[in-house]
Parts: sequence; C-alpha cells; structure tokens
Amino acid sequence: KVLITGGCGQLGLAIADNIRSQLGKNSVLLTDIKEPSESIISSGPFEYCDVLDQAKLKKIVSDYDIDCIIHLSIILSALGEKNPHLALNVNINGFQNVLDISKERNIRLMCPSTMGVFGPTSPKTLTPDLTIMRPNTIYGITKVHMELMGEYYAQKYNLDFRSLRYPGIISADSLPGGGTTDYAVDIFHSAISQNSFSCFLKPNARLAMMYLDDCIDATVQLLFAPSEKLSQKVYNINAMSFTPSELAAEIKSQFSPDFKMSYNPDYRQEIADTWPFSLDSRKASEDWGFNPKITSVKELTTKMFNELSNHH
Ligand code: VAH
Repeated sequence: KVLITGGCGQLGLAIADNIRSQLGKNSVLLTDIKEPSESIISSGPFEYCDVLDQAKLKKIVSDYDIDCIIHLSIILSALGEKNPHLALNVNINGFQNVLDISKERNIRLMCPSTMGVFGPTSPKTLTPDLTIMRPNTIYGITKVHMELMGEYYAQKYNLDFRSLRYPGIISADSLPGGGTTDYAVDIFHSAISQNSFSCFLKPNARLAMMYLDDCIDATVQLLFAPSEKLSQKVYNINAMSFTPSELAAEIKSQFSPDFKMSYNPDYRQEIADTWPFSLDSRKASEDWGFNPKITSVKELTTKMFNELSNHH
C-alpha cells in the first residue's frame, strides 16, 4: 500500500490514478494539509496529514499498513525564496519525519528531486547525474540535502530509497504552485482566456521540461523497478528543452496568430539563470526503461490544447 504526501498538488492525483489502475482503488492513500478537491475525494482514500506531525504520520502509516511512501510535500523554488524558513521546515523536517518512519517500518521511500539541485557552476547542457551540485536557492539546497540523506539511510540502514530529478513539469488538469517553471503551465490557461500572457522569465530563459504523463510513467516505473536493476539511487529525467519565446511561437502557430506575449522578468529569472538547459537522462533509460513520449515543444503544445479544450 502506497502513501502519497502532498497529494493535492500538481502530481499527487495523477500518480495515484496510475497506481490505482494497476493495483486497485485502495492501493493508494492520498494525504495533504489542503482541502481535497471533489475529484480527489471521489478517486479513493484521502486523509488530512501534516508531514511535520510525526505522530499523526506514524498512526496513518500503521493504520493503513503502508509499505511504500511517495513524498511530494515540498515548498518549490520561487515560494522558497520568498519564505526560506517555511521551505527549510517543510523540506528538511518534513522529509526527516518521513525518512525516520520509513527506516523504522522498512518502507520503500520514493522522493522526487529536481533539476534545481544544480546551480551556476554545474554544466548547463545535458547535465550529468553526477556533477557539481552547488545550488544557490533554498529549494535546491534542501533537495541536495534530501538526496544525500536518502542515500545515507540507504547505505547505513538499508532503506529502499529511490529518487528522480524532474525538470519543469507541464500539466493540464492540475496546477503547479510556487515554482519557476510554472510559467509554462500558466501560459496555456492565459492564452485560452485572454489570448495574451505576461511572462515572468526572459524570452531566452531555456529550461528542461516534461509533460505530466511522462513524469508519472517515469515515477511509477522507478517505484516498481526491481532493485537489482538500479545502479544508483537518484536519476535525472528529461524530455525536452525550450525557451518562453519558442513556446510563445508554437502557441501562435497552433492556437492563435495574434497571441500576445509580454516579458516582465522578476526574481524568478535569477533562479532560472542557475538551472540546466537540459539533463542527461541516459542512465534512467538504461536501468529502468525511461522513455518519454512527448519530446518537443510542438507536441507538448498540441497535447496541452487538446487536453484543455475539454475543460474550458
Ligand atoms: C520549480 N517546478 O520550478 C519546480 C521544479 C525543476 C523545477 O523543481 O520550482
């Protein structure tokens, strides 16, 4: 049985749906401190749980007989810069609670990481799994800490710890919150409702990106991969790389020739400046078959407008 923390965020329900379609409705328990949406409530079990409340977390793990945790409760990059203490508390202490419970109860722990672990001194293009990691955002620092603590517990206590470094994730049904790559989701909603978008990054801010379905497939693949296939604990994954102006050009060509993009870069541009253009994800492909389906900004744009036309 799988417990997902931060289940009301951009990824929670999509991961739960994928696992539930394979193992049944009760195979996943979603938890969060947020009010669950109707679709979350009707999809299967949900419990209110704050990752900072270790006692409650322990009780839920034992009541539901959890043997696997996917830890998604996190303060993302942009919100973290606005509120570093909150980010430290949730990202470090919340993770520590989950880590200790996983160790005590012999639980498989999957905690996604991010390209935000890289920084201004890391290689920018096809950034390798193993390279310089000196991030200068609080988010990146807490994620490097997470990766190293997971590896430490794996080596010291034999914890089954697995992680993968996501690029920016683009989703249609659910919204991200507090991230630097969020512009690439917001732009589609704004194109549909206003035929214009004010971008908080510069036109040439190139970043690594991936469509939600590929992210979910990768996460579930790694979660269930036989441990003897895994030659490392943390894997880069990536599907495409584009800039705001390339995305705007694609929206113009596929959706509306007079779509208007304006640029008002703010503090988030400084974060984007330190992150990779693309990640080398060859090891993920070799070890557990990572193979994203949507690999260009063109395919992504087509997919997003198809999905969103069902909702607006
Ligand atoms: C952020 N979407 O922008 C997240 C992500 C790769 C970036 O971790 O903070």
